[in-house]
Amino acid sequence: MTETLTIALSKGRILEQTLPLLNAAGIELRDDPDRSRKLFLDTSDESVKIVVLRATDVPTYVQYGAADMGVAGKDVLMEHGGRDLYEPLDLGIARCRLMVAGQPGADERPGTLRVATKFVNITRRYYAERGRQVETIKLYGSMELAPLAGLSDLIVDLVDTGNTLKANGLVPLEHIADISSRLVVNRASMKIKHRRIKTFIDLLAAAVRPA
Ligand code: PRT
Ligand code: MG
Repeated sequence: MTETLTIALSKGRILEQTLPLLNAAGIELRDDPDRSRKLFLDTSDESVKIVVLRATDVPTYVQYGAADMGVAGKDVLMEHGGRDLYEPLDLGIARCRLMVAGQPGADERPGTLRVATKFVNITRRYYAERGRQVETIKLYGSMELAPLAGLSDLIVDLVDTGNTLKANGLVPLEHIADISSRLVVNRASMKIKHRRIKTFIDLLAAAVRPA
């Protein structure tokens, strides 16, 4: 009997960009994720199941072994903390940068800076390492609005083309990290299903475009 492998993906650009890599590794979706309301999707390989989650829930499912593997942005992994996760492969997809942004010069204001972000853990760590006093404000979306509305001096957000910042009169000020999506594997699964997972990682690695 073949062991089941469960792979956690998030809807949106990560799912879209992961599917061609899975195809190259011999796994095709049986259900259309855009049309199906199912969150547990069958694949061409009976022993491989896909679960579709909120991006921020992917590391949690893999950490607890509810999924053997997952694909998540490095931003989400850094924010989660990556406990109990192996991160064996950079898939090179959904690339962007994690940046501090604000109105020009906003990071040079004196006193305690207010920083709005959905990445509060990353933000606290970033400023703590620099010995800079900040107050973080947790938001769940539309970070670009915060400085305009006077909620914060700065934001920490993902930037790709920079168009969203520009459209809101903001500029990138500091580069925190280069982001791409990573394959993560549960530690126990890695031991128990080692050969199966190793073969899968090798197939995916061969499909990944060099940076
Ligand atoms: O809504 P939820 O928080 O669940 O996630 P989501 O729907 O935003 O997920 P999705 O499909 O957008 O994927 C999110 C993941 O994709 C992130 O965790 C990153 O790893 C990766 N990624 C890559 C990005 C971007 N590029 C990106 N540009 N995620 C978001 N953006 C957003 C950014 O937040 C900003 O609002 O795009 C805007 C900036 O784009 P530019 O081109 O205007 O700079
Ligand atoms: Mg989005």
